[in-house]
Amino acid sequence: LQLENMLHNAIAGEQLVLYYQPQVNADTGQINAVEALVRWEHPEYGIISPGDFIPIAEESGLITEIDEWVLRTACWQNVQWQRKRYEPVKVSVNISTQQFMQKNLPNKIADVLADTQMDPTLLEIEITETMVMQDTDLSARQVERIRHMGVKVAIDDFGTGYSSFQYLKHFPADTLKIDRVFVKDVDTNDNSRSIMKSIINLGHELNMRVIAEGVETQQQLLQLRHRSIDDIQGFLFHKPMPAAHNWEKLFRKP
Ligand code: G
Ligand code: G
Ligand code: MN
Ligand code: NA
Repeated sequence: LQLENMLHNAIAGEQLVLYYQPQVNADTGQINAVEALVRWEHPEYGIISPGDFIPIAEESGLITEIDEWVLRTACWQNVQWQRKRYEPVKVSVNISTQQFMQKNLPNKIADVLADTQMDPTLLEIEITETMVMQDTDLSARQVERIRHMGVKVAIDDFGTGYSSFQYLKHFPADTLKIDRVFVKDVDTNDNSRSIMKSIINLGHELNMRVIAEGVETQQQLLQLRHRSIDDIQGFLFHKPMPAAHNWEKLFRKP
């Protein structure tokens, strides 16, 4: 409960910040997108990771406020970057189960897009297959409504939930993000390599962009490239960085 109060103050007191981690083209290293990752900069305790406070926020219902703030801030930042005439990159935003299941989510997204004057095609919403499996019909309708606005949808942490290929039939998602458990030993484990190859092919057959998460070594990169991965997100290229970072050096000018 004390944490809950602290978190409430964090939202009100502007202690939440967004970091951005680039997703780069696996062949050229060029930035295609950034994933927005929230951090809590506590005045006494320092930086608190979302893994530690998102579960509390979900229990208390504060997650709705946080997710909305994240969405709005990420869109606002993207528009600022566009105004500096950087090469357009997508911004990818994580969404909690609670938020995803709310019927008015598409309306909320539409409001934020209108308020910030964000280009819908530069926004991507990340959902997990665990979320989808809770209610596949509602999920499919939500995804359809979100994509109808031009907003992209990514399936995050792919391969770690109770995966079912069944739902993919109804899910015209744009992006498949392969979880880092498969990336971790892709250079040393034959099974991981086979699974990786199958997931990449599956994504491509379903016309999705396929990203590997958590790429840390050159060997992993080579294996992924060899299997025609599209994009890479991981410490090998870039760590998550605050908006105050010198992005000008990273983004190309058209
Ligand atoms: O950045 P880090 O590895 O600490 O993130 C840990 C987890 O928190 C990840 O699973 C990530 O998806 C989640 N997360 C990060 N930012 C957000 C956010 O803005 N909203 C939600 N709902 N989850 C987030
Ligand atoms: O669950 P989700 O994919 O949203 O989580 C993204 C998290 O993964 C971020 O918090 C980010 O810090 C973390 N991450 C990104 N790249 C790497 C990496 O190369 N190695 C590890 N261990 N974690 C990473
Ligand atoms: Mn994510
Ligand atoms: Na993930």
